[in-house]
Amino acid sequence: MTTGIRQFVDIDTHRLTDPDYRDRCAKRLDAEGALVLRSFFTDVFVDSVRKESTGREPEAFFASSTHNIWLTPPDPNYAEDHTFNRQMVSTKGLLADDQVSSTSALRAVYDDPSVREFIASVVGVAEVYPYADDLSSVNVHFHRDGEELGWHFDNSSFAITTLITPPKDGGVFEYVPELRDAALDEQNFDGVRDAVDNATNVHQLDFEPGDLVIFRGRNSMHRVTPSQGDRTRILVVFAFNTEPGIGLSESAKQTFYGRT
Ligand SMILES: O=C(O)CCC(=O)C(=O)O
Ligand SMILES: [Fe+2]
Repeated sequence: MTTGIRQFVDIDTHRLTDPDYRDRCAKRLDAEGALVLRSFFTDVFVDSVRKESTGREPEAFFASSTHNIWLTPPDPNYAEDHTFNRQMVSTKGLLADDQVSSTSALRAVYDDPSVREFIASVVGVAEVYPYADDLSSVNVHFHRDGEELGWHFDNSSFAITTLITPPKDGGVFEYVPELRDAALDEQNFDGVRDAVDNATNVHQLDFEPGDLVIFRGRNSMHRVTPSQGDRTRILVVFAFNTEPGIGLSESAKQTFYGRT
């Protein structure tokens, strides 16, 4: 284990290398589709990331476009008002990986072998790898007053996030567990529509600064409600692949980061 990780992760409570602990975390993630590990990160980590990130909103990329829930271009085979083509609004901004300092605590955590092995075992894969592009691996998200992330399914099978600064109000993570089956191409349009229009089976996930969130977002539709108040919501996303050498396509980079 890298000696420095103790500074940033509470490894006495969250025993990264303990097979029993890994197993219990994996079972909870499987049962609930989401796992929140309370106070995974130390105050030193949270304070340091907050300090380096706060106020950097002007450098962030704020996509001005809308998107469908599948994060794909519209499909002309469906009507414009079909659930597949409905447009959601996302106004949050982000710093890409190449905007995160090489000396950031975020890098120390992202690169740490014991953290990677822990995540791999909890999500049930042999190994996790960084993205093979300059933008995707570590991102810092900003939601200013009124900004939100619209309903969507993730492209990746799992996501790792940690909240750095909560907004004063709003900014709630909402999700609908196991709404579709991507592997079987069962998109459940009726269920998706019902969740968006009538809030059917919408759950809320509560997490606080320093908690580690592992979330299976490929089949569980989710969103973040608009932030309210004059404190920007800051959240870190640690993105991994389950195979080496994979990067985003040029068009995906353009969509998510506004550049290639
Ligand atoms: O901001 C969050 O809590 C979730 C972010 C998310 O769902 C995403 O980046 O795909
Ligand atoms: Fe997501």
